[in-house]
Amino acid sequence: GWWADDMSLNGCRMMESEYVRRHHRHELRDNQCSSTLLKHVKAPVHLVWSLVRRFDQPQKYKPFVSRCVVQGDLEIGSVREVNVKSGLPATTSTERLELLDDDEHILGFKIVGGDHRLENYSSVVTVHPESIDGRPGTLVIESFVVDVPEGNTEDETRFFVEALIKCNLKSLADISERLAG
Ligand code: A9S
Repeated sequence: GWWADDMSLNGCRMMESEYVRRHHRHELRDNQCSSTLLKHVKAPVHLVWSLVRRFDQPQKYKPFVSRCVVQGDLEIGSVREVNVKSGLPATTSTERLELLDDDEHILGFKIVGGDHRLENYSSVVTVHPESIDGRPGTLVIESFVVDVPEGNTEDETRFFVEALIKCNLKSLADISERLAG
């Protein structure tokens, strides 16, 4: 009934804010901007996590990535060289694995180089099991912090990065839901 749905809705909203409080708080310096995005995926959490956790193959779901090479394997501190598709204001990004927790389902990386304008970019993705229409689903939460470049406003910078992450999360959902059948 409505009261159960309402409770589950409020219940899941409380869980979302608990997850954000625990895993997605970032210390901001004065010239930085930050945001947190949520995505509900109609696929089980182990399937979504199997895509998110592949620091060595972001192209599994990130539509802008054309190629990725990692030195070493997936230990903390591994560095990947990401090449992105044409048409973007960049061609390469060098990124360092900061956090990979297969129990809590947390991935964190920092951008340490590249020919783009996102300085001191740091992001965390967490995935959480949930029930959508009574079926196994996944809540994906992605947050980032990044410097506001000279000549850009905080809003422009936040909008630019949010648009890219929304594309990544839409692609993650589409691929996961197709794999889930
Ligand atoms: O890859 C991510 O998870 C998130 C972002 C914001 C990546 C952005 C990007 O790879 C481009 C898509 C090339 C855009 C980088 C690092 C810089 C850009 O300008």
